Amino acid sequence: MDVRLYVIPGSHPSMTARLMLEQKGIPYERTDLLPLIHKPVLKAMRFPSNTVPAMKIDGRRLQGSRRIARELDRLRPQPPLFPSDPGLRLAVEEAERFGDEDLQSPIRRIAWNALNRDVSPLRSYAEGARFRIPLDVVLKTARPVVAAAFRYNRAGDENVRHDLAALPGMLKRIDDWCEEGVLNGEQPNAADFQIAPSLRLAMTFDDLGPWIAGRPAGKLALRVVPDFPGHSPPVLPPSWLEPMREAASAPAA
Ligand SMILES: N[C@@H](CCC(=O)N[C@@H](CS)C(=O)NCC(=O)O)C(=O)O
Repeated sequence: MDVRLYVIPGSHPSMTARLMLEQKGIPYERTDLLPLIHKPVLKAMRFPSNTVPAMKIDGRRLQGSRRIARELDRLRPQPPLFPSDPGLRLAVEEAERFGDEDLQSPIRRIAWNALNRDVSPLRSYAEGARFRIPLDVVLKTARPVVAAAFRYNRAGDENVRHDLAALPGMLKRIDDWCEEGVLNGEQPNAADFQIAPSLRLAMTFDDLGPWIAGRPAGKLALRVVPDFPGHSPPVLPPSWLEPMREAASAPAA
């Protein structure tokens, strides 16, 4: 099997695809793309959309972390990414959908909002990446690239405050899935690989890390993604984190 994976370093769904390939033991080549420059590159390679992860498998093009999960299971059934029990499979698919459709974008917006306030942590997110252009040159153009990513991801303050208000509920949902055995079971499944990288990216931000570490969601993240590049010191207005504080001090239901 000839597999090449196109990623943006620090991209959480890109990490999902990397981890699933590793879990399957499928050897692959990786191409690291820069945000913004990824668009013409993917287009030139005739990928139908702009997003990473993007994968070429024996010349076929595939995008979308959930589609990639299913294709990997089809090509290499062991170890499976989905449970064989139909009821549990439905629950895992729902958690995976939530990770892709509900969790991924808020975490992406929070990350770009924070980096737009302070671009200096960007170098840490490129740790281990291999670009065609020297990293120092890349980082010199970081400011306008981050500003553009901030805009096209709609990472403005209003959206991000809304995302932060929704985060405690999402973390509770993930904790519950961990306790029910839908997530963080003996062998990681497609939902674990979908959700854990989003949590792990969030945990690179000191504004968010303390609210996630130590709870079931945080334990899942650290187990499934022991290494995730990047570290950002606190940068968000402290009042924006009030929903996290409130949720932490509320008595358990
Ligand atoms: N939800 C999809 C899309 C992933 C996605 O939006 N990836 C971001 C990087 S984290 C991206 O490619 N952004 C660039 C763009 O939208 O042009 C998936 O899981 O594959």
